[in-house]
Amino acid sequence: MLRSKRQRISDDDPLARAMEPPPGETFEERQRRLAAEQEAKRVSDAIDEELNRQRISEKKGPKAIKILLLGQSESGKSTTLKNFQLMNSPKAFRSERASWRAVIQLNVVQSIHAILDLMSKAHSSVHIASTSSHPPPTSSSSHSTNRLSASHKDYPPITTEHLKLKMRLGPLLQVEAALVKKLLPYGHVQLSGLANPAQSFPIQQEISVNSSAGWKGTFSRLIGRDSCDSSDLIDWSNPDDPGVVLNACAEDMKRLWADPIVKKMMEIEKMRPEEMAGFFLDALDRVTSLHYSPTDDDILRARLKTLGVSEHRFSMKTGPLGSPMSHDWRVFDVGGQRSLRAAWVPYFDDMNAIIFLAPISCFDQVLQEDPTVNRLADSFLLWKSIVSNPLLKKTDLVLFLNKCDILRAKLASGIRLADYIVSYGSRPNDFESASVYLRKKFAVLLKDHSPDRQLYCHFTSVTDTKSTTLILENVQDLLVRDNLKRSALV
Ligand SMILES: Nc1nc2c(ncn2[C@@H]2O[C@H](COP(=O)(O)OP(=O)(O)OP(=O)(O)O)[C@@H](O)[C@H]2O)c(=O)[nH]1
Ligand SMILES: [Mg+2]
Repeated sequence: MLRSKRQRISDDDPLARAMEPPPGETFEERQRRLAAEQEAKRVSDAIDEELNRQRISEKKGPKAIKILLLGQSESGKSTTLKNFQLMNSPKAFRSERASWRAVIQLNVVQSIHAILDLMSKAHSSVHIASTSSHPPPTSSSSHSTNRLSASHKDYPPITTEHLKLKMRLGPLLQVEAALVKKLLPYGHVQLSGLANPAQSFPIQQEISVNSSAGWKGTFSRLIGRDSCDSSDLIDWSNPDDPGVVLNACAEDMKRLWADPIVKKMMEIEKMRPEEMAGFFLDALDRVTSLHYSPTDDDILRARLKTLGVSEHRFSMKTGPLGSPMSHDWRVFDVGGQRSLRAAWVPYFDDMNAIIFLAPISCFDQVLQEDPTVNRLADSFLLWKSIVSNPLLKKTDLVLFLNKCDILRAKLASGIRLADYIVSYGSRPNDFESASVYLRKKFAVLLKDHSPDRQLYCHFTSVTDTKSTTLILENVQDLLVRDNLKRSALV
């Protein structure tokens, strides 16, 4: 009787039904399920404990100084957050090396994947051109759609050597698939990609993270350990470690990257992997070595798209003028893709400052999510909407004109700013003139839409930790002073 009643409850109750063990579960499956449930509970308890600790410390101390990082996707928000982490909690930052190693491996494989896609496309277009009078298809991989591309494409023919190279690099695509597949079950990552009917490889996918803590735990599981305290924890002897395949394919990857025909194809496609997010092909010897452990610089260059909001908390003991006060800081990082921007608004009314990142090197690129929109134009519009937002009237705005290193290299390579921004006219095509001109454009928008505000602006390359540390210290000083002024203590 009791049994049948319980049975009925479980039949009626969708929650109870969902919690029931799968029918026909074997002993080993049960053991695995119970272990997974135990691990999930351990993580959940640890999160509750941390939240409690934070709640208590919030009640005790003065109000934290809050900074929100804003800007379009790939503008450098998460990289700026990494700089904050490196400055203020270097131990914790370095403890995540093992997790970043996996991301960097994925970045390497995806750069190679993009080049192989291009090779396939060139091969099929030459093939189609030789068998038909129709023009070759013009679709392109996710790496090349974010560039304004050439209308006429006359690819050099690839040889059987290229096809063999492509075949030998096949295992890398399995490594990519394995990394992606292992990430998915934990629900902290999403994939995005553009379908490309012309390519014979799987669709290029970009990994995104939902929360900073979650994915790092995921990667620690990936490397086969329960915790990921440092690169010492990497199981170097694991034959399934992706590093083994990367190491075995290293020479072929270098051959592909140095190949003159491949270089020509990339030139035609205006594909410049060295300016792309997560570029490590110039460091293949190092990153594919069997005992590779990422440096701080590597971690700053690693690319992982942000989906949700992640928060970094830290305390700083000294304020300006040697003030003995201790301040709690919170830095919020958000996803910059267009579809994710609505999630920024709930954070607007409670921030001391916004660091707005505008990557000024991207004047010749279009948005990945909307190839009809120029990236620089998007940054201008976004800046305009931020400076004129009434919710942000009292928020300090700090503008980082970012990716200056790439802008410098791009202009030096002969790409002309005036070809994309007509109003630039006949001014010299050098970094000094271009950066001052672009700064003025952002300043005018601020003056027109928020005339009472002062412009705090820095030219940055946030992958350079040394210069970024100085700039962030400057920003922190500014905000502490401002905070003290507002509390009428100065
Ligand atoms: N060379 C160079 N690369 C940069 C610079 N700033 C960021 N990057 C790289 O650009 C890529 C994108 O940077 P992220 O910090 O992930 O961009 P994001 O703004 O967080 O992007 P979303 O998470 O998509 O909103 C990363 O691979 C960074 O290493 C820079 O100043 N110079
Ligand atoms: Mg990000």
